[in-house]
Amino acid sequence: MLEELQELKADATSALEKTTNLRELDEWRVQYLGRKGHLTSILRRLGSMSFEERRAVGAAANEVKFELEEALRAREGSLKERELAESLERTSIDVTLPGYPVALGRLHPVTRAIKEICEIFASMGFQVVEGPEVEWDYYNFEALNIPQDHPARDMWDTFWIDTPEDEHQLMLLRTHTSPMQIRLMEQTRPPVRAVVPGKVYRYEATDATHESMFHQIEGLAVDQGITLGDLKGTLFEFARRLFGSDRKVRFRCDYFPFVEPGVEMAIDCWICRGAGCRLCGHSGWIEILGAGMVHPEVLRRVNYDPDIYTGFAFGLGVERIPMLRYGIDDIRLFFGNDLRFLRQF
Ligand code: FA5
Repeated sequence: MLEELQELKADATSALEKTTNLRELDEWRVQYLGRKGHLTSILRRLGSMSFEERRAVGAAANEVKFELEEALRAREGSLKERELAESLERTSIDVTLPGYPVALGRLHPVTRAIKEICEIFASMGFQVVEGPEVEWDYYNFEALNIPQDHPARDMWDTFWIDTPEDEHQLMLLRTHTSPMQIRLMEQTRPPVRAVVPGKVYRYEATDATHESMFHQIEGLAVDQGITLGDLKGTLFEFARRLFGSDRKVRFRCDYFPFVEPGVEMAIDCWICRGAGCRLCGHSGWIEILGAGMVHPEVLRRVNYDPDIYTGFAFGLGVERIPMLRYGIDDIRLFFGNDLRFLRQF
């Protein structure tokens, strides 16, 4: 029996050395030390032995059991270490490899122009406010002296919105930022000095300088004693700060029903420098804004007394500013979503 135990120990020790992973190690444990394992079957036979034999074999069996358990623990430690090293090797990260580049976004050239223009007006004391893009007919037309069937409505081809049946007003995508003149004056008393950036929409055929969605910045200043001189001075200063003093600026009379008198401001064409080309319709000038003195009727509508208060307003087409800056010859490039174009800014 003692020999059998020594054989078992030798056999188990060599089998243990052959185990290569924790699963095999567990199988080994079951085979040699488990309830139905080799050692247990030897111990079960102790009962049929004499007292002397039982003492000797029992002691030897316990020793073998203890040694095998020790060997099992040691093997388990080294197999775990090996498995950990192998798994680290499989999943290891080479920290010296270059990382994936992070695609950093940037502001759209129109957004940048809006920020820059608003900052110039803010430095002159104008507040920056925003208003709704879906507007009532009243604010977009009616309150700006453009009643239903007035021919001036033809100046702005309009996207109409389906209005709920119980609603008696017409709803539309605003064709300009001028409705905010009314909303601003309704909400506050003079002095008013604000600029309003935002999207506007027109149902029109697009070309190199016309889009159906574009951006405007409205400006409004109302107080006692404001004159056309203030309007021109403010806009000249704005053009000087934005484009530099070598750019030519032209004011001409224009008609807008909500101002009197009305003007348009143009800058010499950025492509042909005034000589005439396709972009400027061979005139040498590109119109960037409409403006004028707020019409007394408009002031009356918001309960401002036109005998006390006067004011000027302007509406600037934003896209034309970066076009002028960077020599872009087609407005449709801005929202064509061509990254080759946008990445240049
Ligand atoms: C207006 O929209 C008036 N609300 C401006 C105004 C405000 C006048 C306050 C008086 C007082 P107009 O339709 O001309 O005016 O447009 C103003 C500017 O928007 C134009 O000078 C031009 O720069 C730009 N613009 C007009 N239509 C388009 C278009 N389809 N695509 C791109 N820019 C445009």
